[in-house]
Amino acid sequence: MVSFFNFQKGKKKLGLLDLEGALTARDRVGIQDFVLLDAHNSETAFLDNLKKRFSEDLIYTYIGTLLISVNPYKELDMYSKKHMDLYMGVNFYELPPHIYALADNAYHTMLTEANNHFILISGESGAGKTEASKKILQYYAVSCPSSALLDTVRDRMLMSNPVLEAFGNAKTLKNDNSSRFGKYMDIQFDSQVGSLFLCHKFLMVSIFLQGECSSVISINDKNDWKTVRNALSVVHFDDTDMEHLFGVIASVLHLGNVQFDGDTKGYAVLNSNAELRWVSKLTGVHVQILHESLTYKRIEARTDEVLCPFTVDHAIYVRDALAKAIYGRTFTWLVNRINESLENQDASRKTVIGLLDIYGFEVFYVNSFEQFCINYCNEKLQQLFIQLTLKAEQEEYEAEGIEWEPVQFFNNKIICDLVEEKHRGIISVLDEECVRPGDATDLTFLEKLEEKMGNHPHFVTRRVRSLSLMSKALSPLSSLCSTGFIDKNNDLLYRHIKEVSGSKNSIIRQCFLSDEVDSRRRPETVATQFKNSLLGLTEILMAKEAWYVRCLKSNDNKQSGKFDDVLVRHQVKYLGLMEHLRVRRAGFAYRRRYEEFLKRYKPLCPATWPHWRGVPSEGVEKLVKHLGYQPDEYKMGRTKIFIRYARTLFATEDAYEICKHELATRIQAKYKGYR
Ligand code: AD9
Ligand code: MG
Repeated sequence: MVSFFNFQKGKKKLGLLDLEGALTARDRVGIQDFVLLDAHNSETAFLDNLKKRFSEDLIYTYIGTLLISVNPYKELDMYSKKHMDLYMGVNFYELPPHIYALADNAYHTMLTEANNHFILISGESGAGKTEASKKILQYYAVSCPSSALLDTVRDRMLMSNPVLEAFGNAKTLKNDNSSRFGKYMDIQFDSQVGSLFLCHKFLMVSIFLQGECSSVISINDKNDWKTVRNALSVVHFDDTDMEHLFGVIASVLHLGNVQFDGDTKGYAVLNSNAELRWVSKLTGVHVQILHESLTYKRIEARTDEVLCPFTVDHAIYVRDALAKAIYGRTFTWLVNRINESLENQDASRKTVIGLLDIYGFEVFYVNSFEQFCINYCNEKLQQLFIQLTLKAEQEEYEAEGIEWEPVQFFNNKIICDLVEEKHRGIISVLDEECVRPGDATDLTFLEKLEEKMGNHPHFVTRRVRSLSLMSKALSPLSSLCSTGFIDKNNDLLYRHIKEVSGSKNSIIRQCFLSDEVDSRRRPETVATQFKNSLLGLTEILMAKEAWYVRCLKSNDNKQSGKFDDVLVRHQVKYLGLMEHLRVRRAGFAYRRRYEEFLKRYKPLCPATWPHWRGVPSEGVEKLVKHLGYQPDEYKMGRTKIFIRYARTLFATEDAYEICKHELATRIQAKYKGYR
């Protein structure tokens, strides 16, 4: 399958795999690109290959340019500066698969094509997405050219991670350091000198998690505390900022300790004043205001105001809503502050690589509103993947008149529509229930769903009154419990709670603006805000070229060296990796418009150098024949050349580099001769 080019000048075998060596090693370490796997489309062979490589600590494997990563749950010696240097400027197939190779190729393609790219990292909770995104970021930070200004930006960019993780991650059953927010980051590069310029973040709605766990074995609080304090100072927080920030966090913790008893009529009374006094001291809100806000609702009558007492349950709900609002808004404030410290006024001549690390798909024993949002987000990104790769690939072949076998794949648009469609989707039904005057409950919401979408093939409700969404794409069954949906979606702060806007803590004052108190407009529900930010993100991504990292979880026990066949097989299935492989194998690794191809590679053929004046496709045909391309290696489409194997292109690239160098040397010699 490997072709050896007979270039006019260079007789060297350029950038090709050492076939013999590769074949010997192959039995032991498996194949590094699934496209080259012998047993064509067998899922078992796919898994065997992954397992073989995993047992040799080779956690990365390609499907063409898509990178699969299997979480090793142990530190591997493959991320040093030495490794970064090794992968710099090297073509995909010259070295073993690596996250650095993908980062480097995205970077060089961005520079060559002068357009924007993004790297989508997906996989279920605990599969290694956040670790992968940090490695990519470190690679860019270390490998790009340096200057005093850039070093400052670079430090801030790297330091934003521990800060965001400290406030936005939490321990869950799936992951000790689980991201509870989606992070999209634009890393800007100066397109002319290729240097890293700055990064700008855009963050999606965060999920706020409640739990009992106060210590985690894998986390060293003392060290992390020092890291976060140091990181905060790098992103421009002074001592007062930090004092206010930690004050807010402490106030949320104290608020969680506020307890209520019921009086003789069942109305809430404070169990003790001590905790509330702490909250008051830390937030700078008078204790009386807090007390009233947590136990009474103020109702405006025509000329008067009436205080209406809360029941104990109601008071607990209000307390939690306040704690959630303070924490959530402080997180948003923090993100804005970090963005400000990375702000770049001059966006000219800049191209970007977007980096997306989201909360992974998760299924617990009981799944609620949070899992609904998280899993919807994952479905949406899966749809983007399908749209951008599978569908686009097939459509392009059709448009270009290239013959090939169409591949069947499950299009999960039906699932996304089920969730987000206007007037008909689950979010619309939920919102309607939330604004309906009267006594909307989780049960009435469920009944509305049954009424509106009872016959939908991907939706069922159960007797136990839970809500089930069946998605064949991401998971065969994701079962959600509708309890809490109405409250969590509303998440409305009682108007008088916003009296905290008078706080002496500058962060709280900025998070609860007083004019918001006066506004009578009903805020968007949580699910709608989430949906809108997701749609915004999808638009941003659709305008860029995509690179994919698919992370797989090796086992459910966070155990190093353990490869759970059933678990991995399940992920391979729902991530659509076999479908992707089938498309890749059936298709072509690379395609480029005739004009662009000719512009770049014309020095490689006497017939096209220095100018080709004829029809571009004929010039390309002459060029590739001269390079010795075999008939099975390429196809000529209507406007583009399609190259089947990436290595064919890499060999062409190598020849181009040598040719460029020789040309430069000849021009220099000629110039010297004139002098
Ligand atoms: V979630 O959706 O945010 O809940 P992630 O982000 O997919 O999840 P994360 O990157 O946090 O998972 O990885 C979980 C843990 O796996 C890490 O804390 C590491 O202990 C471990 N891990 C992941 N990737 C690697 C790796 N390349 N090398 C070593 C790793 N350990
Ligand atoms: Mg994560």
